[in-house]
Amino acid sequence: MDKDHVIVGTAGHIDHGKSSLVKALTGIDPDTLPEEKERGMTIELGFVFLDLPDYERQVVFIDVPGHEKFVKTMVAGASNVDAVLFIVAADEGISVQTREHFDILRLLRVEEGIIALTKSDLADPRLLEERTTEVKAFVRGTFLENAPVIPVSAVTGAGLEDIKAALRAAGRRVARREDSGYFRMPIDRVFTIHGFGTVIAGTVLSGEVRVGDKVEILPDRLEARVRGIQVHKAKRDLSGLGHRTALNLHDVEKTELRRGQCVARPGFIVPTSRLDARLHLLAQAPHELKTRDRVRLHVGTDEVIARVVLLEREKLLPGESMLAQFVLESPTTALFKDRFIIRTFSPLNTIGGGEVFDTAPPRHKRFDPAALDGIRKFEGSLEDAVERTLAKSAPRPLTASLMSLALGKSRALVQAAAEKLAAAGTAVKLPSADEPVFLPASVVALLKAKALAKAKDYFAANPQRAFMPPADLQAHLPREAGEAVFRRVLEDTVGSGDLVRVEGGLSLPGHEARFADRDAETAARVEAVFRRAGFEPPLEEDACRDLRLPLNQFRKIMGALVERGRLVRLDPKVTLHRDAFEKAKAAVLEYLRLRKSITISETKDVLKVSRKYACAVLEYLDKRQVTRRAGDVHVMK
Ligand SMILES: Nc1nc2c(ncn2[C@@H]2O[C@H](COP(=O)(O)OP(=O)(O)O)[C@@H](O)[C@H]2O)c(=O)[nH]1
Ligand SMILES: [Mg+2]
Repeated sequence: MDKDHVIVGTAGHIDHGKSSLVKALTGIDPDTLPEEKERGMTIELGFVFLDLPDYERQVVFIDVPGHEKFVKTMVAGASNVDAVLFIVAADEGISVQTREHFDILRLLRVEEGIIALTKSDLADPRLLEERTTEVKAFVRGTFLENAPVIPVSAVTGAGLEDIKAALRAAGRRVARREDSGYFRMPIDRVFTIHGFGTVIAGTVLSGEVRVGDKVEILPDRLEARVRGIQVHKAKRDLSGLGHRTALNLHDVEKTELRRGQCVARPGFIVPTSRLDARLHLLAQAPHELKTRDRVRLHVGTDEVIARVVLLEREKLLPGESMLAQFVLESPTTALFKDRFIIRTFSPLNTIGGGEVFDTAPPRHKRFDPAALDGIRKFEGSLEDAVERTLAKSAPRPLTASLMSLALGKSRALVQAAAEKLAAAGTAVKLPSADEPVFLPASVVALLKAKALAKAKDYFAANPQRAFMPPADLQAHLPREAGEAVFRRVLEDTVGSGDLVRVEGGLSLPGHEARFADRDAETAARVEAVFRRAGFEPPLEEDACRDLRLPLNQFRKIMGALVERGRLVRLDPKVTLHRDAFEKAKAAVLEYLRLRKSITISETKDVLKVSRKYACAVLEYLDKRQVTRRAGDVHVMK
């Protein structure tokens, strides 16, 4: 693998010498377009590698335009830099886009950088000192507070070595990005290389990409295949986290590609049309923000138009921050914790930015405390975010893998957070086919209450039924909850004694099935026949004939009596009354207790019945695993 890259973005007012400094440091002019050469001005992002011998990292510059018309391009360039080369011309000092670019860097949470006081050849030592003081005051209390301020001249070369030394030091301080493990790269350039085809380029934000991989281009959901990879102008089989990477793609046309799209592992990212976020309005924003105001939202390398819905108060005043929902006019790609910028239309001004929380939120009722509490969870620890993700998905339980996709965090981290919630009793962990699933404990409790209520309704409506089939109960719970959750709900309700397992299904404790009035008397007559018969009951058809009952009705009643355990059908020809069966069973068990085994003829003697009934009793006890057969005898199981 290549050395780790340190992506350094330039920033600062137009004509302050950004491109000239990059050229003086690297020997390469970042302005390559004919139009840029002609106008002497950066229009597109320029990417230039700085080769520092004996340096363990590879510095890559992203040179951005300074012109106010191209701030959009600057934001795309700055969206994922590791550090900034912040430029202030010594002769002019802090200017309009110096401020705007600085605001953008802060809103994007860039954390490292150095300050170059350019065109030092045009300033005398006194002015250089004044500018240094001015710049230091400007960055006080920000991420650049302790950054060195280095006078440099692209013309004389003075200070270039100091800049390089400062870049090395800053590069060492850049922390390696956290990796979700899933490939994701916002596209910042699309171009064609003669003989190589269509190429997209960007900085890999997570995961790895290999030649031959299938990738997805979002939000358009185009499928493509990686034909070739270049890192630092050399062919590679693989690129990954933090690297400037160019991909040559199969199966897509250049006309389908643009800056702002994101290339990712297929299925990793779902395009976003609405997102919840914390929005900060800059203190120097020209006016307050109201709900339904239209803004330009910059996220990743993309820009989309969005309406703001303010969720906490009516208005967002300059300098304040608030939870908000953005409703996008066209979809984009964003993930939990991504930073964004908002700009107004005319005049084009950067007015704020913030952090993305939920990329698939519901439409919220404004000022709703429950909704706000839910969103705030995304601001807390990863555990909080996992808890919220589970709550949003409920009653559908989630695996750690699914949550890791939704949150753009590594599976291991998400799994650990979910386990903690389970250990604390906030979530319930359930075994499932491939991977355990998680569900909020409160939702499991709710489903239990619902199951119990449904069972009560069922027996109130069907008092004649002895049991409720589990499938009927499951049909009353939300389908998304799925098998694992239902099993747990059942276990818990049975465990707590709220439901009981009976022959055939589930019942309520103390529930006795009742016959409908018209059947009650007949049922009592049928039952009486079998009770009187003791251990030697009649064949069912004989009982039916003796009672002079229509076959249909007799069968129905027999079924009901068996279902509720009044009669025990040992086999198709032998049906005992429950009392007789219990007596027979007790007698066999007592015999076994004394003699350890029992034969059919011993059973005949014990019960004083013929062989047919003795056989039926023993076989039934075997089947119910009370006893088992061992050769000619039956023994305790
Ligand atoms: N005297 C002097 N002029 C410079 C220096 N660096 C850049 N310039 C000039 O300033 C102008 C703008 O420079 P450029 O690098 O295009 O600025 P950018 O818009 O910030 O990229 C050009 O005419 C450069 O020749 C410097 O160190 N000394
Ligand atoms: Mg330039």
